[in-house]
Amino acid sequence: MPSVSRLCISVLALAVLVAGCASSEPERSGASASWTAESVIVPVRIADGAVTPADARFEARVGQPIEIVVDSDTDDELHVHAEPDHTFAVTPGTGERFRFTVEVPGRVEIELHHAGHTVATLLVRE
Ligand SMILES: [Cu+2]
Repeated sequence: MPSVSRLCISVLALAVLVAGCASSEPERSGASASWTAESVIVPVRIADGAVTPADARFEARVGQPIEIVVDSDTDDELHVHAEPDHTFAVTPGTGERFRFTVEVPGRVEIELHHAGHTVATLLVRE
């Protein structure tokens, strides 16, 4: 009698283990596919010496593409304070796109160095 009940418990434990593995795997891959597909868009406008936005907040995930889209009437330099950092040369024009990813979680400031202006801060999560 004791041997039968021990067998029951081990079969039950095995069933739970198998069920746990099967249910957790498709969930994990589905979640990662949904957020890596889309990029975070940061629109920036420089016109007549005025810059918008002013320190706007954006949320992103590590490895998620981030695109800065710039409309500008002047030259400037975008500086992304990530680790490693990124520098992009802004030239007059509309719809200039600068794409990058952030690999270290934390706060990442995006500055325009000539205007001396922080346009956005990215909150990057793991
Ligand atoms: Cu800077």
